[in-house]
Amino acid sequence: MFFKFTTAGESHGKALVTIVEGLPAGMPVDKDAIDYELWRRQQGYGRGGRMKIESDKVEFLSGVRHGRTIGSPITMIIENRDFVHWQEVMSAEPLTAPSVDEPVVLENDGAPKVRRVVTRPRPGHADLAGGQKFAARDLRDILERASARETAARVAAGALAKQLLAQFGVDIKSHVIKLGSIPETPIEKTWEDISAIERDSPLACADKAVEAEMVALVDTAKAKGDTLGGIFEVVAKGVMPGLGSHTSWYEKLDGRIAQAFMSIQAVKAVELGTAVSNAGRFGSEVHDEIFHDGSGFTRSTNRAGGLEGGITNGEELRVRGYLKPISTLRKALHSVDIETKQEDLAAFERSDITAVPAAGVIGEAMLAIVLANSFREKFGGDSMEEMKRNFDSYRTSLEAY
Ligand code: EPS
Repeated sequence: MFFKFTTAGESHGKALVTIVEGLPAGMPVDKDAIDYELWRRQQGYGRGGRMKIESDKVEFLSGVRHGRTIGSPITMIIENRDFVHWQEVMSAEPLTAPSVDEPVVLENDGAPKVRRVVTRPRPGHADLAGGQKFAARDLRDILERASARETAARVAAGALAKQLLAQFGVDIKSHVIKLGSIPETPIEKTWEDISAIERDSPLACADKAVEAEMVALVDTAKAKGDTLGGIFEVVAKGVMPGLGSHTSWYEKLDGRIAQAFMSIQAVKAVELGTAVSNAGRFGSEVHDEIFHDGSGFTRSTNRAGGLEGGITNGEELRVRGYLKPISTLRKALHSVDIETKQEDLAAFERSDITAVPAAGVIGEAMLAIVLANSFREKFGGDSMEEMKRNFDSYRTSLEAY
């Protein structure tokens, strides 16, 4: 990995932390633009009460000086404002009574308090499998880290990746193309249509009439105590041909993108271009024919989503993420208490009805991170100037091809 990042932090812990390595020195850093991406991730009709508590912003601890990168690891923290309500539950101090089924006395103030122990795993969440794997008798040990709260830290890393890509003319956007059953087939929109989505749009959908139906569906799900999934599409514009490689399985950019998208909480399938419908068509109806307009190669269609042989082909990169419905339901599903082994309903605290628009913002971040890594791999350079020289030289050779 050339552009590396790691995140740390629990959903109701003190803060989320992101460490980003591999950016060249001298890259301008726009903190407001990072905070804007974090704000975007918090939006969307159908988010739960937690988003009214949080107001995500980064604070730099290292790696940025006077508005520019200096080549060293960049540390960003995002405060969890909800932590004030969870200080005892999430305390790092040892407990005086470790039994999971008794109220416990916490060492810091000595007062008896009930630990918010979770013993009824939610179907679809990491609770049970994680509990078995890590021998956790309190499933909070699992759910705190499995929570999609972690994605705020990814979006911060992705915002830095976007700022690197912007230096090379690459822009990334997303939109919601299906929410639950609406519409029947995912909507297809141009870059211009997606760019025209207003920042306060309820569901980041480029079709207002469809979006109104989606909003009504969220209301129905909410009334029933249920949840919804859907499909988002991320589009990267301005990516030149030649990122990734056909030469080995681990070099293939489509494989790397799929892994990055599948790692987003609740994403269960990834599609490049219109791959799902392509699978049911003749080859003559699918492959994007090649033309030349005198100055360069062109295509009149982009069903491949901008990748052939695991290499970018100069068309827009189009990646879709399929989200399962959120697995915390107010109308709780059947489960079993891990202590008593008695049948019971799954735990419910507070959750979202749906988070598909937020997942689109996270998808943008993950695509930006994968592309930033490919840019660093291909163009190298310790400073921004050196990287740009290498990039310009490649552009020149492409023009001559
Ligand atoms: C989540 C449950 C909810 C969501 C959370 C993801 O949190 P809470 O239990 O605090 O209400 O709001 O998402 C975020 C906090 C976030 O920032 O996206 C879960 O169980 O995955």
